[in-house]
Amino acid sequence: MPIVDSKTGQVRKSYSVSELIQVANMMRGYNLIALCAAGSGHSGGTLSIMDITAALYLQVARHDPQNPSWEERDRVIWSTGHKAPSLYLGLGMAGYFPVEDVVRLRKLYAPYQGHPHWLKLPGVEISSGSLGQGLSVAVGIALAARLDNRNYRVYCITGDGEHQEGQIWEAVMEAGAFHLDNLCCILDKNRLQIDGWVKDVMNIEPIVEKYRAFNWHVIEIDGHNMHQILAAFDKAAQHKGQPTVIVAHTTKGKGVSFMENVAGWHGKAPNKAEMINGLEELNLHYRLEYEQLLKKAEEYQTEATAKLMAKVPKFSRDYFWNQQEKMKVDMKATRFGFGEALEEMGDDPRVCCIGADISGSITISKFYEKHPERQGRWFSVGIAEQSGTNVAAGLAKEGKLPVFGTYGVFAAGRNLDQLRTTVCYGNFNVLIAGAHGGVSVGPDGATHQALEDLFQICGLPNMHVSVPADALETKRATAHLLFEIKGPKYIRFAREATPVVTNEKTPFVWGMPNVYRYRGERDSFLDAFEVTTADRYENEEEQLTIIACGPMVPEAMRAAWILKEELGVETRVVNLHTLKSPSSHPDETIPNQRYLIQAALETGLVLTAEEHQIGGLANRVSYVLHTAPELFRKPLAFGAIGVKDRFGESGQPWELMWEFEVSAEHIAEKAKELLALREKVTVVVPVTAPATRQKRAVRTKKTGTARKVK
Ligand SMILES: Cc1ncc(C[n+]2csc(CCOP(=O)(O)OP(=O)(O)O)c2C)c(N)n1
Repeated sequence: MPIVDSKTGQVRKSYSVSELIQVANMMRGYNLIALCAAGSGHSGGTLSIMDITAALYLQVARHDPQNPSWEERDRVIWSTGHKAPSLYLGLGMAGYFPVEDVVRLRKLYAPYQGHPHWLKLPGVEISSGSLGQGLSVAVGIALAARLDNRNYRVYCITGDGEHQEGQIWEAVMEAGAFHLDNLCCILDKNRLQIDGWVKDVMNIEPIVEKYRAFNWHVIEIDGHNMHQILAAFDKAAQHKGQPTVIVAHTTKGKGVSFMENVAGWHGKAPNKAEMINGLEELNLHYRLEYEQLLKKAEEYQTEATAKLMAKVPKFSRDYFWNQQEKMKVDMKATRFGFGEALEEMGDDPRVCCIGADISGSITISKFYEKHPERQGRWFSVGIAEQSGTNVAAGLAKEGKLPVFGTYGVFAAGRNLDQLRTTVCYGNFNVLIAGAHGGVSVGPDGATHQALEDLFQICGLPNMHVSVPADALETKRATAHLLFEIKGPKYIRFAREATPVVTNEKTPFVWGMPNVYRYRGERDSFLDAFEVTTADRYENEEEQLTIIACGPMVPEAMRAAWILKEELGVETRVVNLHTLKSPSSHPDETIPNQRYLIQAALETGLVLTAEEHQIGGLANRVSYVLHTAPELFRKPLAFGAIGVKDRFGESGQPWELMWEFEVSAEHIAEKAKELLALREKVTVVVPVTAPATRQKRAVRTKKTGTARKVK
């Protein structure tokens, strides 16, 4: 059944097989252009699923683009969220919006998020991006249809790598047990995932027999043959008593020869030359106005940038990284420090690394890449964060030094109960690497930006937590955690290149914060600061303290530079690279917290800066300061920079730093505000205050006046 008018039941448009083949080809072309305009995204999988997408949205599913929430519509669930561009193109071609709009893919404020968000775009049924979750939702929707006596069908698109997730098999079991014949799962079996061939990363075969064993009806097809695709959907709709899985044999990168069957094209976008090549191969270079479409994308970007920049605090100069003659800095992603440490230290036979299919991206692959002799200590578990966490626990129990790493959202959230019950309660010596922390992850969007991992992780007893400031500090922290800390440990690092603000001479003492002081502009940003460990720092009566962790340390330093140059304000910047170390002192929430209390006493104004929902750092610091007897009845102004209870979104990393108000400009602006407030605000000493305290006040409320807070 093709696209219908939900009011009349009439067919709006029906496509022949040859038309569908043509449209699918056109969608491949748009896909290349949108990915090229975005500069990032998933080429391989979007191309492998395109024929099925065209068939579903243009001919198979009953839906009405004029009425996206029509109750009788068939539901198409994209469990495999990274293939979002195919979904958007399916909707665009069906008429939900002009298909050309998809060139706004992954751009700031656009509804075409890196991974789909159903609250932003009509026609999208669920938000996805964390693999393995969609089929369970599809089971729920299919059950609801049965309860409500509705005839709609539920389609769910999954990947073969995705079938390594345990949750998929829970859903498969449920659908089979509930005999959900209104449910059809499509398995895009292109045989590749990120780290390579599915059979090598973690074999899922024999997939057909597995589904059959769970009481499913199985149809195998060539997923690029439109006749077979349509026939399979037809057969599935007629099959009663069992859910159907269509195992579609496909080619990753289908249609573009240099992308076909190449794992490297999984999460990569074509540049302009590659895009033109691809369009030529698809025979679309004369048919698709790619220059115009790219221009449309650029114009949109210009508008979005203008809207964003209007919100960014302004100063007399541009203090952004490397924008001035002086204050130059090297940029390197913190994640590289993690890989370098594993590469250097991996000879220790106790070290074992566990991969979850994003090994290159998070750099855990450095452990074995140049060291084939370490392959025996490299365990690829596939896309299986929960099991991978406990495999690490098992290795630790037997005396190994396991390292398990994936994106922070999956390394701290997906496996939270495994971390809690097995790793932390059992107090196992496991190092967890949470990559891609913060909004600076960029265009992948909310589902891939770890903004809650510190809440999740710091709340676990026994867990040690480090959030290093730059690539070198990440390397040192990784080495320290691996060999010196015994127990559960989490290291958080980021994807985007950020300033290198330490060198070999910079102290790194586990549990001891570093203090940075701006000393005036120099050729090198690093030389413009003096750094010492907090225990050796002597008060200089600065006007405020900024406490930061991770890549927010360089931002805090840049804010100190802005504050001094613009307002003559002196700032103490504290790098809290060790956020939690339960073994350091049982009464300390933050290791060596006395130096934070001291900074609060000496400066009277504390501002925390984190690239996380406000609280991962701020709540911890605030707790320390507000329970410190030394600070009782002492004036203290407190502020927090961080993400304000919002999910992230797609955009360029630095755009998001501004959009989410976590840049140095925002830190400086907030500091300015707090300094002004401190000047203005008066502390009223209560009339009932004991005599001793009344004496300390300059003038009491009784006399009608009050004193200013420092
Ligand atoms: C829970 C989770 N873990 C890891 C990832 C990162 N990731 C995105 S795509 C992908 C590989 C998916 O492989 P497959 O399902 O075969 O998709 P395809 O190769 O067809 O693109 C991974 C590991 C994720 N999005 N979600």
